[in-house]
Amino acid sequence: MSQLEAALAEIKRGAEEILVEEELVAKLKEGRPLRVKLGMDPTAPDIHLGHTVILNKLRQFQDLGHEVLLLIGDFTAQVGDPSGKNSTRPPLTPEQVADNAKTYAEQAFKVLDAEKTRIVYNSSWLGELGATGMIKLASKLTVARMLERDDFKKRYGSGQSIAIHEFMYPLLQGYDSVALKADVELGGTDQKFNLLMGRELQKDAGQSPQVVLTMPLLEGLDGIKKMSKSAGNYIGVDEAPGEMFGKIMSLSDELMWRYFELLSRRSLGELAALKQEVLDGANPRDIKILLAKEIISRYHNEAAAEQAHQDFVQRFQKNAIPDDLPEVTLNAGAEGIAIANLLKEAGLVGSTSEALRMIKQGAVKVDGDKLEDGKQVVQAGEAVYQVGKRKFAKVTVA
Ligand code: TYR
Repeated sequence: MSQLEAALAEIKRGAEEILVEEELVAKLKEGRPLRVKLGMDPTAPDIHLGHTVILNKLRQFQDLGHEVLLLIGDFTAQVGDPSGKNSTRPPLTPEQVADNAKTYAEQAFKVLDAEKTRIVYNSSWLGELGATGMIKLASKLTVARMLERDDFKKRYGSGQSIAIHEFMYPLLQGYDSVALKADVELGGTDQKFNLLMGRELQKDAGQSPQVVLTMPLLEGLDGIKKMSKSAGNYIGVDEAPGEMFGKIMSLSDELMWRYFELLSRRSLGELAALKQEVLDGANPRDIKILLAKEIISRYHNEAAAEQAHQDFVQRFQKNAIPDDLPEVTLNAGAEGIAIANLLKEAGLVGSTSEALRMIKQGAVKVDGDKLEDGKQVVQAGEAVYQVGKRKFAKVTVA
């Protein structure tokens, strides 16, 4: 593979769409650092791993030697991006925007190389446009074209209001690309219209149009819904190491590869080698540990990642149930069976009084949970009972 092919493969990794790929290839062939833009409106300061997918892509460009422009949309945040929304967004105050912008930049630098990142604020040129500039900008697009956009079309069709300033948003974002002479702009799939606007306005300004690269929205821990705070299936970048470790270990094997693709800094070659290890019989759990440690090292540090791993192993071993545990079936009838008798008949204790003593000491677990009630009567069903550290039995009450 040539260097260019390798770079292109890394850029395409996990991407949803590249418009237009031939133009990207042509730009890469020029051999100069490309100006790669990513804009973020500092609306909500709490970032989860889903948000970092795109920062990761930006980091790849950085590692390939390109120039990264991280745009903080302090002007656009006061307009409010209508993308994917079915109602007008409440505008933020300048104070909220400033606070959020600070948090954003801090969190972004956990992924980006701060030395090689240029942070720009779009208020510095959009604030200068003035009424004349705004009106000139507004003349660049027709209402019909604007209404072709999915979210606007839906709102207009269903009689929901659209305020005129919402039409300005895509134009402002597009103008940012003109101001920055962007070669490439990244965005989530919901940003496509805004990103294409940049191409139009750049052409109009006599610039070569930017290449648009969209990234998918990351699935949450359940593997079904998109990661979001409201769906409760997210990993926040500020979460404690132990929490992160546990959540990553809970991913399905399939989802683990997806996370590797979109979140890991391991190269495509390294990922292929890991996949091969699993095909050759390695336990996917051990590969998941690598992912968990990489992510925790990034958002905390290596020592914290190591500690989270140790804690996890310890907890796991403590609660581990042996594979070869004895199975016992007890006939209890309609009234069920008292827990002390159950433990005795299953051979876990010598007598019912020993059973009650052990329960009192907190040494009895049912399916991993400590048993509190010595008077409990167990009805038909199946559970794993544990007395002390080493005595286990799977008991079926019939
Ligand atoms: N519209 C983008 C978002 O909501 C943020 C953005 C703002 C992107 C200005 C680019 C830009 O020039 O995520």
